[in-house]
Amino acid sequence: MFHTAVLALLPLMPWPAQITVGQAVVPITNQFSISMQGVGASDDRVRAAVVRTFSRLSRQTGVPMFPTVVKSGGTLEIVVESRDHKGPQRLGDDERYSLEVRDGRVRLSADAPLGVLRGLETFLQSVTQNTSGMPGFSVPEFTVHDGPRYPWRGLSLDVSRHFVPTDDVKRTLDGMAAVKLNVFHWHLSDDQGFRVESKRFPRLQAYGSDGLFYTQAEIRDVVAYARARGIRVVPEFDMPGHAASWTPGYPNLATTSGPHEILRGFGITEAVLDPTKESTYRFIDGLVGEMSKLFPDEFFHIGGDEVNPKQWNQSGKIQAFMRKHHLANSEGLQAYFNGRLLKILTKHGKQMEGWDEVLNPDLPKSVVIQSWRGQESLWQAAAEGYRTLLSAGYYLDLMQPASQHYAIDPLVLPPARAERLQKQNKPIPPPPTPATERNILGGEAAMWEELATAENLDSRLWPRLAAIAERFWSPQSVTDVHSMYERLAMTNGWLEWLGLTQRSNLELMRQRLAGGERSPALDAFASALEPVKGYGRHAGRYLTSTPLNRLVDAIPPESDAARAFNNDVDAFVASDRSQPAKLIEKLSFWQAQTEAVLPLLQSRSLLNDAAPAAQTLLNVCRYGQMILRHETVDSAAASAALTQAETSESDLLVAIAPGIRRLIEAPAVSASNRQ
Ligand code: TNX
Repeated sequence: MFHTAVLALLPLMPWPAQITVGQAVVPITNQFSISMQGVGASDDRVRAAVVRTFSRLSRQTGVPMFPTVVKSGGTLEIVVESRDHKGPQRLGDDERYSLEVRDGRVRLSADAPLGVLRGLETFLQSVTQNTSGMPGFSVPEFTVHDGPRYPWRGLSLDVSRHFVPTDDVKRTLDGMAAVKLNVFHWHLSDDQGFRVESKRFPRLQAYGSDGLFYTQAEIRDVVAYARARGIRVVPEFDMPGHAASWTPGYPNLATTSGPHEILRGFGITEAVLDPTKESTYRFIDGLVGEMSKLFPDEFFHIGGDEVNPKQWNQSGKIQAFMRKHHLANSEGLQAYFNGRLLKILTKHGKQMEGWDEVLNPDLPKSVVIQSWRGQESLWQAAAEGYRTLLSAGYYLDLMQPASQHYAIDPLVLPPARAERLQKQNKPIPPPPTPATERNILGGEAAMWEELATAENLDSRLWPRLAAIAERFWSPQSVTDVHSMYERLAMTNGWLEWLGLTQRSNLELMRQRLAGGERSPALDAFASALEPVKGYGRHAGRYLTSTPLNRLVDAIPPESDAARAFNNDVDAFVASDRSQPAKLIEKLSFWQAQTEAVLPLLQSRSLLNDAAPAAQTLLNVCRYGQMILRHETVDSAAASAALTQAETSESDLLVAIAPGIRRLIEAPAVSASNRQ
């Protein structure tokens, strides 16, 4: 489908549905102009996107440009056939576009305004510095016919556990638009904070947010900002669990008599709203009514996840209510609650969305199910006639590499999962039929913020989110991991030009750890590390007040340098092992830098806890070099060092350990080197 010569020219992400590439290029000069035609050209989003295109292009290329739009014959000629429907962007709005670069001109055509927005991003990605002869920038000749695989391509962002101020949200929206994501799922309330100003129920933010919430003006501003970039905003108010921030201000909503406090730690609380009181529904009706006006999207997320039934089970009053309403268990009670919510949402013109757990035999088919548990629940819901979204496998807070998320497909059961089912003698669920497949609307990456802050948020999102965006947009057949990483590296660069801070903020954080000056040795040491995977860090040590300012917070989830090293080891092991020099050089570099940073780790209190990982890394580097130099290695000791490196110390993993393990364990070396 794409060969490397094409990729060298076109670092597109997500990869388009159809593309053919020619030989020539169209240069970008100070004569660059844009013309617009078609009734859709007057769309405010299109106009604003065109203005942004000029400034982004001139920043990218250094070519001075006035944002002049001409009637016809621009270097970039935009034709947009139709105007959009009135009102907010809707699920399924047409995003298709064609981009043709030929005869000195770029022609972008779309049926509807959103297609122009998507096409402009592809255009900007395709502007690259000339490699041969000519100075300056150009667009290679190519033809793209593009459109999304799925109509719902989102990011769910938790702003409750740690608040994310408006500017940081906007920056995230810029990045989302750049990789053609179209839904910002705003997880606005949870046990640790209620983050929206309610005028009707002001004690929500007054008692439930520590003063960290969005004013209604800020919400409107963000919603408009998202709309201008072709992104829908779906708010989530998580109920009836994950709602401990509601009850300090409104204790009547609670199941118990209190005391009611917002949660200072993490995990699943016992606090749960009382679904048996009419006053609870009057309150929710008032809140949903108010919030429905603030969030114009047709969908409204009610959460519904991880309800701890303990308080319900212990309340005689609630048990009596359940008997009276023939509700067999807590799931039944939650289903009753959801039924009431659905009525309220419908009254306010909203479609309901909830996490997996809302699925219940009585749940009306109009509710959208967001699956965080996996393809099985996704497929089951789709087969039962619900529209569904996949989030399992796309959890960015798990600190997994981009390749792992990239491999997750809504239509494929992950091999490890299938294996486990087989072992347990459980049936492998059949993938959706073409008819039920249509119920799968797409997916959402999820970023839970227990252990992230606005400061390092970008590094937790990017660039991995771009790989997930490709999974949702591009054809299912686009799966080449090597190509993904190549394009991801370039995408990462230009996302930063767009203003994202995934690298720069971590550099500043490490500078702070080092005491003010940038420490190249600390950076080099850090480049061999990764944060512990999964929820290994969640084990009760953290409060919302714990500063997230340690080395583990200041390194990316995935180390490019370590991945490159591990890949080099693979190549070395797979070939005749004749050229160890490059690997030795890298290991001795890491060793020297880590030795150099040791005094800093010992003297700076914020870095003390990284010292054990440094010792482990040094051991790993030494063993690696000994093996590569054919020196005798005590394999038991080496293996112990590797096990240590793969086990988290201060939440840090030595990310080159897998490469060294392969050096030791791959047959040729072990035969000659083992004692
Ligand atoms: C589960 S996934 C949650 C979140 C947590 C996350 C990580 C889901 C719907 N709920 O509330 O943040 O685990 O701890």
